[in-house]
Amino acid sequence: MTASTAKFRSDYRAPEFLIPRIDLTFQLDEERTIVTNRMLVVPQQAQPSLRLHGEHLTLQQLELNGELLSPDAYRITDKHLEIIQVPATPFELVITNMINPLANTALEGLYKSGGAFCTQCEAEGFRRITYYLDRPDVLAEFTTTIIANKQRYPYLLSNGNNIKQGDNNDGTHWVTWHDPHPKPAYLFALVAGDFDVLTDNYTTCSGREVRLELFVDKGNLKQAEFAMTSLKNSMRWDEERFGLEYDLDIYMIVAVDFFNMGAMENKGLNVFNSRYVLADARTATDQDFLNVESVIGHEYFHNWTGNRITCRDWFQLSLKEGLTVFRDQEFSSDLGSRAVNRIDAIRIIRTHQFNEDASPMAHPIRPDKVVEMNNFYTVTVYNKGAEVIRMLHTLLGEQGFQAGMRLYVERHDGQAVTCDDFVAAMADANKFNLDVFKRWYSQAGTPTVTVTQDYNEQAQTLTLKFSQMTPATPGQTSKLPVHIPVLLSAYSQSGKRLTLVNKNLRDHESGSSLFELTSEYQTLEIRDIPERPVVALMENFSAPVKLDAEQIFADSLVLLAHAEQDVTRWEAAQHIYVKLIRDAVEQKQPLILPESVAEAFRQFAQADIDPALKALVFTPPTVEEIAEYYPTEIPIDAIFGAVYELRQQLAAKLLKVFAKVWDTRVVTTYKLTGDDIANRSWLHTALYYLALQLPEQYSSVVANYFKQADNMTAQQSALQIAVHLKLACKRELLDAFEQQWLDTPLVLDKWFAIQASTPDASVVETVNSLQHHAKFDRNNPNRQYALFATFGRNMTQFHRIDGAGYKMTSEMIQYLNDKNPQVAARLVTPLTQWRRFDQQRQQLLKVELEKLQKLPNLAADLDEKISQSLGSN
Ligand code: B3K
Ligand code: ZN
Repeated sequence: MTASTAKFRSDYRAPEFLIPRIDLTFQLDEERTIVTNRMLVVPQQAQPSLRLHGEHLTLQQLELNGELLSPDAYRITDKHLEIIQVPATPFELVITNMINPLANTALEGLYKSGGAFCTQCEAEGFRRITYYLDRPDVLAEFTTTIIANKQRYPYLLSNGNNIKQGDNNDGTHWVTWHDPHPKPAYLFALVAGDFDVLTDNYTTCSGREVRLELFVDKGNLKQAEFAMTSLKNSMRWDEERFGLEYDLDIYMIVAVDFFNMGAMENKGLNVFNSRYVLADARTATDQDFLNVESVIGHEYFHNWTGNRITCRDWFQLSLKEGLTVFRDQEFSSDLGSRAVNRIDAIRIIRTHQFNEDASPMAHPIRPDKVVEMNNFYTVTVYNKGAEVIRMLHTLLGEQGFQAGMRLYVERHDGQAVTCDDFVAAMADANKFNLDVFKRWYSQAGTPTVTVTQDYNEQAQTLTLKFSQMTPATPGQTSKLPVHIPVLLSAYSQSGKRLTLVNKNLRDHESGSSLFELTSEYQTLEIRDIPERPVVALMENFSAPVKLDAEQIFADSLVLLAHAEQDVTRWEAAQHIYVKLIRDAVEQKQPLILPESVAEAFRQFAQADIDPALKALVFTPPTVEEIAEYYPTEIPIDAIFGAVYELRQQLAAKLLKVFAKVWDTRVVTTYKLTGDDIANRSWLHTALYYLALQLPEQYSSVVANYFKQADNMTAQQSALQIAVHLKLACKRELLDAFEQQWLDTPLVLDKWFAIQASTPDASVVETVNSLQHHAKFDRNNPNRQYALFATFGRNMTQFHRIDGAGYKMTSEMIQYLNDKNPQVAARLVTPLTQWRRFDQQRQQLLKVELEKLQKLPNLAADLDEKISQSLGSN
C-alpha cells in the first residue's frame, strides 16, 4: 500500500516562478529517448530554491546560466527535482534527461502506440517527459525540435507551425515546431510515425486559410473522411453560433490505437483514440458516426474554451469541460435532432451521474479535494458540469448567454482562470445575480425537487408548492438551497395548451414558462385556470435534479399524446414506466401494463411522429436508472425482472404495430441522413420486440437481416438482438461476426461488448474465456472498456450472488495496477459501491477491495477510490 497525499482547492498559491519560454529537443528512441529542455525561468519573488515536477525520468545533465550543476546543488526524489539555490533574477536552465517510451504502458507522457510515438500530457503527464512546473497556470511559448529515423518516422509533429526542417547524414531527420500561443504543459503534444494523411483546407470567417491534416494508420484513409467533414462543420459552427474563429495556420488530428480516453485537445495537434476518428458505413454504426462528430467538435471547441482560456488549477476542470460538453451538445443539436440529443444527455445523467453523486466518490463539479487528478475526469465534472452551464443558458437566454461568453473571452483570453471568473462574466454581462446559483459549483449530491399541485375549481386557481433538498454526501453534511430553473407548461385534459400568468413566471424562449426556485420552499399560485390542468414540470430536464411529483397515469398520457415538446412526451412515457416498475418491485407483484396505457402507446407508435422519438419512447429505463430509487439493498433481480416484464408486455400488446413497422420497411442502400438514422432506430426497436415475443419465428428473420446487412448499424442490431434474446441463431451470428471482423479491432470490440452485456447467467464464464481470446490485448484500453467496463455495468451478472464477477474483475484490476492505473481505476468503480447492496454482496465486494488495497505499489488512482469507498482515509 502506498500513502497517497491529497491536495486541497483551498491551498492554491500563485506560482513562485514563471516560465515564459521553453525550447525542447527530442532525440527519439524506443527505449532511450533523450530530452533537452532549455527554459527561461522568471522568479516572482526572491526564492532560494526551485522545485520542479518530474516522474520516471533519468537526469543526465543540469545547467544553470551556462554552468554545469554538481549533484550537491540539487536533490532528486521520485516526484521532484529541487535546485537548492537559484538566482532572484531571470535565469536559463538546461535539463537533459532520458525516458523509456516503450516501457510506458500507463499511456501517460511519451509512449509508443503501435509503431508510432505519441504523447498524453493532461492532467499531469508532462512531468513524465521532462522536469517542469507541470501546473496549468504556468504558460509558456513552446519551440519543439524532434529528431528521429526518417524511414520509420517520416512524420514528426508538434504544436503550432512547422518553422524549419532538415536531414542529417545518419538516416535521421528533424523538424522544428513553434507554437506562438503561450500554453500550459498539459497541452503539449508530440507525434512521430508513418501514416496516411487526409488533407483539406478551411477558410475562416475573416479569410484566414487553415490547412487541415488528419493522420491515420496506413490503409485507413477512406475511414477518415467523415471526421474531416465533422472538423470543418465544427469550425463553421463555432464561428456562426459563438463568433469564435480558429487561430493557427494548421490543425492536425492523429488517430492512435492505444489511448486511455476519447481524445485530447493539444493546441493545433489533437491526438485521438482511433475509435473517434475512423468510421465508414461498413464498420461504424449510426451512433459511432454521431460520436465521431461530437468528439471532433468537442476537441475543436476546446481551442477557445480550454486552450486560449485555460484552468488556473485542476480543481477548476469543469471550467473547460462542462462548458465544452455544453458546446458539443449544442453543436450536435444544431446539426442533428435536438430532442434526441437532449434525451441522450438526460439518460447519461440519470443512469451514470446520479449514481456517482450517490457514491463514495461523490464530488461537486468543482472538487475541493483530489488525490489523483485522473480520477476526476468524471460524469459529474463533464456532464453535470454541462447541465450547470445549460441552466445558465436557460436563465439568461441565448442572447444573454452569448453576451456573457463575449465578456468572458474579452476579459480572460490568454489567461488561466477559475469557475468563479466564468460565472462573474455571465453575471456582469447580464446584471443578473448568480450568488445562489454558484452553490452548484460547491455542493455535491443530486437535489430532489418536490412539487405538490392543488387545483381549486371554485377559485380557478392552481397552487404549486415547491421544495428542494440536497442529500448529505461524503465530507458535506449540510447543504444550502440552490438556484433551480424550473421550465413548465400546462395543458387542458383534452391536451390544449393553457396560458399561465403570474408575476413569478417568465415566458421562456423554449416555449415553456420559467420559474426560479431559489430557496427551500416556494409557492406559485396561478389564476384563471378553467379546469384541473395537466402540468409538465422540469421540462427539457431544466435542472439536474430528481423530481418528486405525483402524477396520475391519465395526466402522463395527456402529455405523451399532446405535449408540444418532444422531450416532454418522452418524459411522460418514462414517468409511466418508472411507476409501473417501482410498483411491481415494491409490491413484489408481476408487472401489469394497463390496457389504457397500452392503447396510448399504440397510438403513439402509429402517429405521424419522428421515428427516432418513437424508438426512444419505447426504450424503458435501465436497471441502473431504477436502482437510483433505492439508496440501499438495491433489489437488482426484482428490478431486472420488472423491466423485463414491461418489455414483454409492450411486445405482446403491440405485436401488430411492431409487425407492421417491420413488414412495411423500405430497404434502401445505407445513407447517413437524419431521416434514415431515425428510421433505422425505430425499425430495430420493432425487430427487438418482435423477436422478444416470437423468438422461434424471428430467429431466422434476424439471421437473414444480419446476413444481408450492408452496414454496421443493421449488423450490430441483429447480433445484439440474437445474443441478448438467446435466439437459435445466436451462435451462428456470433461466429460469423467474429470471422468477418477478426482483424478489425474496433469492430471486434462490439462483439466483446455485446457478449459482456447480455443478462445471461453464464456471462462471467463467457467474459473469462473472452479475456484469453487471441485478439483480446489486455494492454489496450479499448479492449478493456469493451469487455470489462461493459461487464461492470451488467447489473445482474456483475453482481452475481456467488461473487464470481467481482473476483474476475478484481484480478484484472490487479494486473492493470502495475500496467495502466487509469484503466484500472475505471474498472474498480462498480466494486466501490458495495454499500448499496445486500449483506452477502457487501461482504464479497469488501473482500475484493481489501485484497486490492493491500497490493504492493498500489497506484494512487486505485488507492484514492478504494480508500474513499472503504472509509479508510
Ligand atoms: N481533456 C481531455 C481529457 C484528458 C484526460 C486526462 N486523464 C479530453 C477532453 O475532455 O476533451
Ligand atoms: Zn474536454
